[in-house]
Amino acid sequence: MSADQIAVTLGAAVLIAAIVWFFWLKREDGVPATVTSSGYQEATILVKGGYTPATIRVKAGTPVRLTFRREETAACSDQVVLDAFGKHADLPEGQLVPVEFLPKEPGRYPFTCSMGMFRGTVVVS
Ligand SMILES: [Cu+2]
Repeated sequence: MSADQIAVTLGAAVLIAAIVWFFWLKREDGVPATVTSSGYQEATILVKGGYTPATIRVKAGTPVRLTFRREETAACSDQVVLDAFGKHADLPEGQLVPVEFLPKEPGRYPFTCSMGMFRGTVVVS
């Protein structure tokens, strides 16, 4: 192959990788939090047989407010624990419970019910 052909082939490979990442892999990484006028990155999470959405994307350095809404009576989910941020909260059924924290370092941080059966992830970038 000539240098031109190699360049075109590499370019095509990079483009395909980018398309796969954008439309497929990226989607697995959850729902972006919305920056509101309060200055917080906000997301609402439904607690019912698990967390929906279970993965929230946020940016480091901006405070986050996750609002949990529990719509079930199973004792399993009556508390949510964000160990990495030193936060936990009781989740009375039907109430909106905000949990606020400041993500400082990029990474993947789990949140769970108090028994660790329900699992979610905060992806900080
Ligand atoms: Cu549980």
